Amino acid sequence: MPKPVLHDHDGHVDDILSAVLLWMAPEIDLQAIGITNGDCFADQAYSAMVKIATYLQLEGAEIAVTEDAVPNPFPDNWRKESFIINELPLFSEIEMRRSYQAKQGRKIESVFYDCLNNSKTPMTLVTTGPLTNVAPLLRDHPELKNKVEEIVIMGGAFNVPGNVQEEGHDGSAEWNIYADPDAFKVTLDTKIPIKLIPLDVTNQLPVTKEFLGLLDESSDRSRGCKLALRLWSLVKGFEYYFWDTLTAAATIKPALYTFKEMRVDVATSGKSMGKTSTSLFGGRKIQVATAVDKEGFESLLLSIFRSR
Ligand code: AGV
Ligand code: CA
Repeated sequence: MPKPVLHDHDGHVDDILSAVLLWMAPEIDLQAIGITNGDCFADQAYSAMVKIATYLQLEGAEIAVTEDAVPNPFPDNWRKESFIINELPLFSEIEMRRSYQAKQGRKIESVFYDCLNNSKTPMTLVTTGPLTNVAPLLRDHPELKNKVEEIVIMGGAFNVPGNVQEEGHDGSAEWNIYADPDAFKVTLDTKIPIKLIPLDVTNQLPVTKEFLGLLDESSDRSRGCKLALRLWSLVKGFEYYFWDTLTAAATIKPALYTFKEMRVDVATSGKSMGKTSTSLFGGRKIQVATAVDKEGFESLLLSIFRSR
């Protein structure tokens, strides 16, 4: 039976492609997508997500959105990418007039609550942005604990530098955790099983020209490949990694990854705010990804994108 999943993302290129992968993968039953106001402008990413569902003729998942700000906002130039995605010429084709979801998006917290509460089997939560909307839901409804099988989170950095470059910060944190360190702390405190995909693993897999070439070869006969190529091409001018798509793939095919149990904690203030660390005795035991089968990962992505 396919794994029931809720995906909360924050609207950047790989967030959107992760939602598409989870939606298209036969191993997964994607029931809802939440769009958090992190690495995007949430209204733009929401509209783009609806257009993509229409374009790929995907069905069955409710798209939700919450436009509240995250505590430490992402750089504006990254967030503005969501305007460009929403205006891609790809979406001006004729059949786009009948929108996948015509109404305004409901709030993430309500949609996720309804899905979890009504589910007969525990669900997997996948987060590829800050935990701003997911953490309070879990904190305020402890009865949902038995409804969540596990949370798969893109975030953190252990034995590699972080990717936050903000004034007054020492650069040791990864953005999703830095954007809302308290929310990550609340999530650690829930005791729900957690799998973390940190920069230590994602740094091993940049999006390469060769990979884009493979998408290009299939894009005449596959809308999935065409969309993935267009989106990744928007960001190929700088270092872009398979951050969130690695997290989606860890949900679809966990056997591709090596996980180690570690005790993890997070700094919630000071110049290392958002820094994740491990310790022998403190922290909370979670599963941290340490390695991935690169070829297996890339061929998984290609086979899913090629399926539409
Ligand atoms: O820290 C990685 C997270 C992932 O969830 N995001 C991008 C992925 O969606 C933040 C981020 C780090 N570097 C970036 C980011 C960049 N150069 N452009 C946009 N976002
Ligand atoms: Ca993201």
